[in-house]
Amino acid sequence: MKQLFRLLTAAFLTAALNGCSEASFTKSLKFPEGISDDEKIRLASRVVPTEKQLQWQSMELTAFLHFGINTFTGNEWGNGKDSPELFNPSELDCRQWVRALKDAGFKMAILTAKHHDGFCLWQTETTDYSVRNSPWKEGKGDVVKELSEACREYGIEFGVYLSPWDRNASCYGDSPAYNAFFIRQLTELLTNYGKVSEVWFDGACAEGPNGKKQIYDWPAILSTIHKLQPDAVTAIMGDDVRWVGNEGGVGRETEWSVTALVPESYERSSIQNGRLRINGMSKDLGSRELLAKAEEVFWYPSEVDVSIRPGWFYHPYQDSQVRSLENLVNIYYQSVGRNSVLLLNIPPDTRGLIHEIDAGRIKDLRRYIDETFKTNYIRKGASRRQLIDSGESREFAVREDAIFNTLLVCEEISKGQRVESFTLEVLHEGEWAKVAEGTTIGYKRLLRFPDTSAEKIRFTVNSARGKAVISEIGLYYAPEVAAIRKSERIGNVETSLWHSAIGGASAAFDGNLSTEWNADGLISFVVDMRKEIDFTGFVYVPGEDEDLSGTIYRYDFLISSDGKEWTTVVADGEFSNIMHNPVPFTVDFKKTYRARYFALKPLEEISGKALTSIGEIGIIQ
Ligand code: FUL
Repeated sequence: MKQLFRLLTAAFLTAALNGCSEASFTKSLKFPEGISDDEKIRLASRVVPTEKQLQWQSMELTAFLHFGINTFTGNEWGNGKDSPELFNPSELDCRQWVRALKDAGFKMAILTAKHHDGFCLWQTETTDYSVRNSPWKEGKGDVVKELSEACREYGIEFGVYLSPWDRNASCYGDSPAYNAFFIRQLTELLTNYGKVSEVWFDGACAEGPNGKKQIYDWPAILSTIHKLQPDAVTAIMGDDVRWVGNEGGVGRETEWSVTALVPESYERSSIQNGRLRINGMSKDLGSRELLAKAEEVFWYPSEVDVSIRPGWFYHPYQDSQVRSLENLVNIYYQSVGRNSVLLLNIPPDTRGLIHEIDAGRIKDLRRYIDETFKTNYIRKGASRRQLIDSGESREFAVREDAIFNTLLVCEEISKGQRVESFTLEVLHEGEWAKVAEGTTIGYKRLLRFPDTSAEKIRFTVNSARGKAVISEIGLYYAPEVAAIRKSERIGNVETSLWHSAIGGASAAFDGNLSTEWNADGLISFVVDMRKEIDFTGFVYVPGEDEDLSGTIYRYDFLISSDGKEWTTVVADGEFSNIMHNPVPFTVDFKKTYRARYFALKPLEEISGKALTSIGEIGIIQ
């Protein structure tokens, strides 16, 4: 049987080498002995991702949630001795986490089910060091359960981080015992909580408490995942997703998904990677020179993990150090724009909520991305699949009067990754000028350059490993970051935690002017801001629709501390002339009020209809 398999593989490779077939090699390829460097490159250009790697790559934006005992001690790495009594979030709400992530366009949430301290966020049978012995929900709570359910409810993927290093488990360092313990933990996580789409194993580890070094049984660990969650990708110490090599949010300018790096979980990795003098942090993981020396290659794409704050866990003193929108935009270009998936950590706080500042910042990032990529200025053929040989160019007409400063280009990676270098030129008043150039493309490449206008552009593949398959090309205008931040913030109070029992109400405080809340009847719009604040006014923005039905003309504005007893702050107010000039109205109370709830109660619609509509509503402090 083995013999037959070898014969078939050899026949397949010969066909591929002769270039007479569309042969491809899923996930990995061992080079046949004695082939030339060029033949190696030709074969490497046909290494393709598995279906689950493809799906994973297309998510682009994924979120890390570092949450656990460290959230309550202020540590980044707990020593495994902190009392479980410390874990006590006051208002944990995983639905709030997922809403914030979903609104910002994140496609998956990965929770630190267990960090290096060993404290488990689920009802495990493997250790006492878990939520079961915490005061939270009298020991009956289960964060993994709540988060997996919230992800399902809102339609995003769910993933788990399970730290191989465990500073609490007494068996750590007694290799067979700890491997069995770890596999039991993994089995619980992958059996009891529905679909898991990514399993993340950190590379950080140290000696056991007894000085013994833990030798992990990676084959057994990975096969447990393949058996229980065959559609999950395995990351870092797994073999589907590669750590980019830093925690600063920076992908390589030249980022090959086809790489000579042997995943660390394979026994042969230290010998092979040592021979090639590479590790996960090396600058070059896929050049022609490196592949010439390699014996095998892998589809092992890069994931950029970085925290929105200086630490991975929430610390209140870092509230003022949340990454700026400018910084997050740069990270986006350096990760998603460099053939990687971004895994951005947004750590829940001691309340068990994503902090307002972080939630607001990721929402700003979403707005910025949406605004940038809303109009492709290429006139025709932007999504037409193009087969381009080295040295060949394609020209595209540009929409009249367009100004652009961003290039987007994608390879159809289900066919492999092939482009080694490319150039973008523009034709302006009869002259061609180069505006951008790059090396690898892969799933997606984004390049920024100064504001430019042109009649035509010319995209040239200078060098590729066989024919490049370009699936999309685009020219976009990335606005100044500051312009986006200001334009859509209504009021100056963060709205991400706001809640209203009225169906669809969040459309009126999602910071998106093009969504609105509409209702039949004159309906009071009641909002719970989730905490008492001092404020001095509010902003009402009518819907953007041409049809102004439902726009409020006369109103009362009420406030309350408990949602039961109400005080009228403005009685029979009027948005004067709103029927002719439907712009945002700011109402200044001329006095400070303190409340947790507010209600905008319509008294009369602009044309006397029984309808209510709110584009946005904001509060001013
Ligand atoms: C590192 C860990 O040591 C950090 O605490 C964090 O979990 C990060 C994602 O990986 O190696």
